[in-house]
Amino acid sequence: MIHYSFRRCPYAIRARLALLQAGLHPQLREVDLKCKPPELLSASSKGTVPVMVSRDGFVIDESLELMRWALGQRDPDGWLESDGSPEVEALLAQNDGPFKHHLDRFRYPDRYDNTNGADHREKALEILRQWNQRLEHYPWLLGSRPSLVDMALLPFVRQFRHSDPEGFDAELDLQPLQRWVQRFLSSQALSVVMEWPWASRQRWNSPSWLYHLALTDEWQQAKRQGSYERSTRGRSLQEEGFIHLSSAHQLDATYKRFYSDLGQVVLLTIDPNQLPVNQLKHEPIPSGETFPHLYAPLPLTAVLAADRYRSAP
Ligand SMILES: N[C@@H](CCC(=O)N[C@@H](CS)C(=O)NCC(=O)O)C(=O)O
Repeated sequence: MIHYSFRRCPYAIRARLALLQAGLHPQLREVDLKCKPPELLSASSKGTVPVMVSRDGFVIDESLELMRWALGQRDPDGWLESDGSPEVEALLAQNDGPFKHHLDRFRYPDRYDNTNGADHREKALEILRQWNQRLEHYPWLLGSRPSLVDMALLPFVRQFRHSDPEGFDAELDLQPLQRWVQRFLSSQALSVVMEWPWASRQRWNSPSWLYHLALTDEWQQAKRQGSYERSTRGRSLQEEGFIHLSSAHQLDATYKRFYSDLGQVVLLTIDPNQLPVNQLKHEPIPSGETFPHLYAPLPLTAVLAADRYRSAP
């Protein structure tokens, strides 16, 4: 099973919590939402995470469905017991609808026209006060044990708190809810699903793309000039005759061989379909391994992303 995820996404976190609880461990592909791999988009054209693709091609691309599917396989603590009740449906709808709406506008007011973040924070707090009432007598939303609805909502409340931790902790009428959040924040499950192998700080590199490691100043210069003409560290395209590229599985070894002593290296992610026609060749080097070589300047239009390279975990 393949699992497309994004470390900080609350929808993805809720899905990972359910997968962990169910004892399922699909293979992670961390997605950069600004540069979505073709494999994700061909599995689910809406391009959101999380997405799970089973070995026989069965796709789940909605986080709540994924939670239910995972817990349907194995649900050791009965998280699904009240699932489907009007109470659960109402809480999920309130979270994924109005709470998420106000959360986004509180966190990123600049992304929305005529938005006052403080108003949206207040609207979100009104919803949290309703949830707080439920938590006055029991530690979890439906009683003494956690359930699907706690795990589905908590990643979003965590994000709300994260935007202004002091402000959140200072809301004196929300103490039961604050304890609920703290219990989640200090849980082992959350720390497990936020780290490797459940989550990664480095995106998965698609084998459909090609890669080149560049020195920061040489990449800056290329952006000013309009094309990139370095071949490898210390050599130009003119000197070498071609630009050294790597396929996804070769990238880390290339980094370790030539660049790991440098503080920062830029990873260029390249769409091979946008390279000059017939200028890309896959050629063996003396060790016998085949590498992609570009016999032309690299056009900036072929560069899908340029970000700091982080070595594999
Ligand atoms: N209804 C979807 C929503 C998932 C969603 O919107 N995820 C965000 C990341 S937190 C996303 O993938 N956004 C796409 C984008 O930013 O391009 C679900 O529950 O899985």
